[in-house]
Amino acid sequence: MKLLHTADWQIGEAFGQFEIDEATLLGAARIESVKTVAKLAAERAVDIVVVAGDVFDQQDVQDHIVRRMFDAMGAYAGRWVLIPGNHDAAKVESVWTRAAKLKCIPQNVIVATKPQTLLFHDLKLALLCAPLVQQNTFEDTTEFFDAEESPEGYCRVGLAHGSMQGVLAEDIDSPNPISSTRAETARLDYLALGDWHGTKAINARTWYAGTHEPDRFKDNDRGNALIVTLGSPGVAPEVETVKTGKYTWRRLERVVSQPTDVELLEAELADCTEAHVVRIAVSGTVDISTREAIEEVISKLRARSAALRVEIDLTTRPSQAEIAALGSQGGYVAKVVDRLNALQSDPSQAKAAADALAALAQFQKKTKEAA
Ligand SMILES: [Mn+2]
Repeated sequence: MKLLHTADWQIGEAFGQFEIDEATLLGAARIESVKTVAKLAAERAVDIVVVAGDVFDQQDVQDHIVRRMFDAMGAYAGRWVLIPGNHDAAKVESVWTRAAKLKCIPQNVIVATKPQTLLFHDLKLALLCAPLVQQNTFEDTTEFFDAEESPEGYCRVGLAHGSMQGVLAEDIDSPNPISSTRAETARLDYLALGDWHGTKAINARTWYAGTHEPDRFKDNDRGNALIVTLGSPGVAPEVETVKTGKYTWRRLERVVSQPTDVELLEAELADCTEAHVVRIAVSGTVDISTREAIEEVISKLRARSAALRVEIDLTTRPSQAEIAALGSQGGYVAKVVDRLNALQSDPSQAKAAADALAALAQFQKKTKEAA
């Protein structure tokens, strides 16, 4: 039997840290990649798809987005089982009750909003589902798995959303704890988890699929789905990681001080395309022409990447040649330039003087261009 394991679609995520046009692209990509997941499930002819929670990023996702998400699942006509996570917990009123009222949940999609074991007799599969019914709980929602019975000869697969205890780093999305020995104590052939956005094997039978479409600048492996092949009960599964994400998120932090650093930076960014979401942090002390070169590199990068976040922390110190050029017309300006240049050696005035020289240079450049 083959199943596809995915999680953390976070449909409706707002991406407020980006420009509006960029955020729109990133939001749309989360739904496009659901189509990719559905196509993958169809191509690989899996028997069932399980989605381990946080399907929606928030309870008040707009109706048309809810509809669009279920439509995006259309390429796979087989069975889907979804569980709510912390972002889309199965409260009395939730995005799930709204979807039911909208009648947009397809016939082949099961939303397990209560803790339960689903039996698929044709697959000889017992699917133990541990949805979150509130955003945060300090109880292990998978605890009931241990005592849950299943027919002889059936594979036992768990589906849950939360943080595996003592295994993951501190910056996990939610406090919902899951015992690190659950696969063992509940005699599971496979435990399909959601909440951690990177693809991660906890042990041979316990995996986080990670989000299907990257959504943060973290180095962990994001943007995948897992194809899980189960043999007879008790035999360890075979797990294959398949890329489903549209965008690759890249983060670059560099300190620059001279023109060759900018050339290096440009070379490092050369392979960024519209398939990349980029965050670049540049710091250091540079002269005016180097600063202009950096700004040009970033402007070009913005044009050809899908989305860009920039953090610039540069101090501009005009070079001696730049200072000489500033005062080259003589007169009052030359006197000001001399005075500002002298002030640069006074620690209490140096920054203000350098900023003033840089501003003056920019002003002269603009006036020259306008002339
Ligand atoms: Mn979560």
